[in-house]
Amino acid sequence: MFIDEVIISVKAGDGGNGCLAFRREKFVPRGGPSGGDGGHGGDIEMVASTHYNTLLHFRFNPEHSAERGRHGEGSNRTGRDGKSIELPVPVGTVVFDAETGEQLADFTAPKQRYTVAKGGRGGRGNARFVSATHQAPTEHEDGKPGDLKKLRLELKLLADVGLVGFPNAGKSTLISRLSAARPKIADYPFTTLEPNLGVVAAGDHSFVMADIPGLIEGAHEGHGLGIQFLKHVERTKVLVHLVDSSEYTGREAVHDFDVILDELRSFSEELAAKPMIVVASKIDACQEPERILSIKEKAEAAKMPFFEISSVTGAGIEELRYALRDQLFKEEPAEAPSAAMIENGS
Ligand SMILES: Nc1nc2c(ncn2[C@@H]2O[C@H](COP(=O)(O)OP(=O)(O)OP(=O)(O)O)[C@@H](O)[C@H]2O)c(=O)[nH]1
Ligand SMILES: [Mg+2]
Repeated sequence: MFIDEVIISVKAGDGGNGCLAFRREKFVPRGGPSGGDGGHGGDIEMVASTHYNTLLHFRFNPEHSAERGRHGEGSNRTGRDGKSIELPVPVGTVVFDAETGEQLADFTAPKQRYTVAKGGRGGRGNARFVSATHQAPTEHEDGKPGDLKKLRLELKLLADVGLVGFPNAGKSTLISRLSAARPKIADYPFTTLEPNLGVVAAGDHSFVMADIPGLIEGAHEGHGLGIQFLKHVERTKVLVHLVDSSEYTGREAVHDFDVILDELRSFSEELAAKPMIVVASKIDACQEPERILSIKEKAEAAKMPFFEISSVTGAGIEELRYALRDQLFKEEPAEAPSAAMIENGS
């Protein structure tokens, strides 16, 4: 399990000061105290939202403060309260006080909310201190400071996108292009021995991608590293199938494509039924465009979206990033066809 973590600081609004004033008006001798109260400072609330699946938005923006309350004024005018602010967090976020380590909140369902920093109370104006024996009070209070806290947010990440393909297809290189993940990359098969997760930013959205060890023919019988790692992409929403388009594989690209689909089916029909995006990788190293075309035709026959990329030149990388975002965040998912819908060996 991979954990996304950020430290942020929050400062609720300070309360406004109470006012010291006396009513002074012609023909109204000793008009009495008239200092208004200060407004309350704004709170900072966190709200669980389904529009976010990572904490990336806090990485770019780790400090949040709410408005202070306005000071009270004469003529018994109360200061305006400061505006509260809401910080959206993904469902699954746990909030800790970063200094004490105390757990403050655990967001388990959408729309749950919790006030992480309370605004300061406004101070009372001198008009509030009047009593029968104390007609001209000069006491007035300052506003209380709003809470200032350092918070640690933790989110257990489940991958939204799973990368599958042959060893050496360029899976780890792709995740390193799309996210801050820096997995080991090398020009031999089975470089990746453990799944890697990366958080991918795409416009206002972000999602989690899982890079797993490569699959080979017979993986379901334990060949290579086997198919045990497929469990890490079992709960993803979409699979990205990387097919190496370079000549160096010494294999037919379309053969690779079929082998991987067979291995997915052997693992579970459910996994094979996931929407799949087909990606021809390493197009910079492909001398025969027919190879790319053959993968494209395969994808089109299966009615799966097709992209061609090079993680070296960057070609097609941004298109893929935004296609994944669109696939994950579109309102009504019109699902891409999946491996299960294709006849075996087609
Ligand atoms: N020319 C070229 N080489 C690439 C590209 N992407 C990856 N490579 C190279 O291909 C080799 C394998 O890349 P990896 O990202 O480690 O491949 P992988 O799919 O993660 O491999 P395993 O972890 O072994 O399954 C490395 O030498 C990369 O530098 C590309 O777009 N163009
Ligand atoms: Mg790898």
